[in-house]
Amino acid sequence: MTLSKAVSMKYNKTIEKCSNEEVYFALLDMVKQLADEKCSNEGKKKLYYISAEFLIGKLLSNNLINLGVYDSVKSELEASGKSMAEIEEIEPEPSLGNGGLGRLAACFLDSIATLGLNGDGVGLNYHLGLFKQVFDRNLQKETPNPWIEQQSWLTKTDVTNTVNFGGFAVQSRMYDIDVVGYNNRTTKLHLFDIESVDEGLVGDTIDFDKSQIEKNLTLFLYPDDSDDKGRLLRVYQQYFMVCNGAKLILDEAVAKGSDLHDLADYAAVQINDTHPSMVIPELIRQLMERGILMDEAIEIVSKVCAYTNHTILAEALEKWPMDFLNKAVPQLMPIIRELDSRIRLKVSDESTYIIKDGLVHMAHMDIHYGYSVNGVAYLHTEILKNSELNNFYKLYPEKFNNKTNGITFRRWLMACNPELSNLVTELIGDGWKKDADELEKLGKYIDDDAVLDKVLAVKDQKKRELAAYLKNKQGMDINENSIFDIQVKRLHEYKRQQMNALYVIHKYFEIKEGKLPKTPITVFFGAKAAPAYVIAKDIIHLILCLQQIINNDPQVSPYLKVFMVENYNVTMAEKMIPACDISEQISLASKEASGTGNMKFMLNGAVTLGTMDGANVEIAKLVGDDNIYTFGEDSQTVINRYERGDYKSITYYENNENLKRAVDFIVSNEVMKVGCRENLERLYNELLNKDWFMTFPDFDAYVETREKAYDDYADRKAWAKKMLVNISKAGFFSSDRTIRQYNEDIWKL
Ligand code: 26Q
Repeated sequence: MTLSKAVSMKYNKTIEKCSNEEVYFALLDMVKQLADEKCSNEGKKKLYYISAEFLIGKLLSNNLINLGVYDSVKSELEASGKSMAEIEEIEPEPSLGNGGLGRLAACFLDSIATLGLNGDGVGLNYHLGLFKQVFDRNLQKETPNPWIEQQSWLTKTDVTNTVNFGGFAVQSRMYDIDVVGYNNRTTKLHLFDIESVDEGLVGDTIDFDKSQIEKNLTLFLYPDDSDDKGRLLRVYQQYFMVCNGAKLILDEAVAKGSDLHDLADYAAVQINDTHPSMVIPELIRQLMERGILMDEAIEIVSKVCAYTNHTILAEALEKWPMDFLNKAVPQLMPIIRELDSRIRLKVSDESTYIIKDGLVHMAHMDIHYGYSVNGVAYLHTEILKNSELNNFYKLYPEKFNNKTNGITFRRWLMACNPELSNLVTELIGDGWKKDADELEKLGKYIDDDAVLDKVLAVKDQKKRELAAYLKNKQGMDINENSIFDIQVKRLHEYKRQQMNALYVIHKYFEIKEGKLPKTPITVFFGAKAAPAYVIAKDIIHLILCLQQIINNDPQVSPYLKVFMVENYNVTMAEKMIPACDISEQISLASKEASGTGNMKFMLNGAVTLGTMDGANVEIAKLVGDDNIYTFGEDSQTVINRYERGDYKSITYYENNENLKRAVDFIVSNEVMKVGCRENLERLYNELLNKDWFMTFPDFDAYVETREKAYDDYADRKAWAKKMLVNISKAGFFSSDRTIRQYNEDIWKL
């Protein structure tokens, strides 16, 4: 199948005569057909990766690459005077995830298909996804983000169900998206929707009538840290997902010959954080509906379900009020009560009970009734075992295991950085595309000046491309010859974008005083804040004010500029990551479970500036001290300080001139002129009186380490070596490795 054939079949004309839209729709059909021709794994046992989020990103180029037709399609386009980049722009990005956890699920599907494993994704078909971020007077505003068009990657299936809630029912339908593996099989992402969804409930904002569940259930992905009203809707969404998912699992097992007593031979269910945890009582309920007694149903489900924890922030561990569950899903409460009472009979440690103070602790249910509990990086799993979930670890040491996260190299190198990908292949052949550990072979070029020059040349090209893209899209004037220092991730205080902003202020003062950097610096931010997360939005406000002040200051802007990109998403990530020199991974040690952006930057030849947190610890071990910049207090020091409860940020402020000057700037006349007093004062007070994520104790070390990195950058050859070491050691972070480990230790497909 060629593109010209696909185009002529669909429109009866040539590629030249088609609009870009028409070409895009023809490519959609072509990819779907090619994907259909690939067989999927029909093995006996199947994995169901169930997740409230799949942040899949645009699919066209990725699918063309994985199908092996990208180059031929690109040539056909060019021969007809069209460009792949323009066609890519047509595709809307579905925003079916918040951040790391959702993107991880998408990388995992790619690896499952690429490894030819029998596994599908199960989730929800949010019509408007997560909100789209726009900046207005230096503030974040949220607008709806529709992505489903007449023709899209979704395929309507004939799988429908009735899902019962307390007092009413909805009709569901399953839609599928093909997941195309690299040179291998395909699998499916099953997204459930309600038949009665009504996009008309939504206007120009993300506010809508939250009571009409029959119409609004699948409209939005509910952002974390949100208002209370939406939380009940989130319960409805979660149950809708697991009810449909459980039925699919049982139906498919039965169709393959299971009598359900042997369900564990047919199905493994990976629960992606606690959002799908109701699948445990729901599977039990459906098994009982099909004639299996409760004792056995519980036993069966306990051999099928495995739980992944993605966070140690207490506030993110879901606890649903019993009132919510009684109202939304009364059929589950007797089962949850039974699950709880069995634990009460068996276990004396009350802290592990499922129901406490009228709240259902979803993670507790997962750990007691799942057969595996995994963290997502070495340090994270150690913290789970030794502190956060220590009471559970003492009960079930055998259930706990680590699966350090990974990323798909197809999207995060081959697709987003073909120049580097080709250079790597030119040097070591293309075995790395299937066996990422082969990247180690790059090590032999560490003293090869010609290779180092090429690595630098690719980086320069990607920087030029990003600068041109952002100029065009957001009107930014970026110095291509500056250091590209990038922090892109969800806005959260524990990720400490505010500390990065304080550094920027510090540098601004230094430049004003005449202390000029050797190389000009461009600091990039990209981050969405949850709409109800007030301080996070204040931090965005500060950064946007700094952008306005600094970039318009003729004395400073030749040496320092700040840009916060609007609506940071997967598509933007694909453009920013290849262009990055310094990757900011500066979370408070012990708080970032893993991070996966850190891996993407490393793979693309950026050098990490980070704390010893999450997977940074593993990156540091792999690349060695010379090839990473680490700073700050370690996780144990932080954990101890929280335990003592004696942190007073004001003491650091009073004893540190530079820090005081930077913090005071937040409420200076200069910033007030371009910003809002309320937001800036709130942020200032928060830092002085609380600073819960301890930016002040790490400030000096951060400044010093960042200066060292900027200093080292000037020695281009030495820097290129660091880049090459990072690329060559990134193989460990292929999600193919992660998925192999999940399969060997947990799923056993
Ligand atoms: C909870 C309750 C109510 C509403 C929403 C939520 C909610 C939603 C999303 C809680 C958490 C999330 C997302 C968490 C997440 O993305 N965690 C990240 O997971 C990555 C993949 O494992 C890790 O690399 C990151 O370190 C971790 O922060």
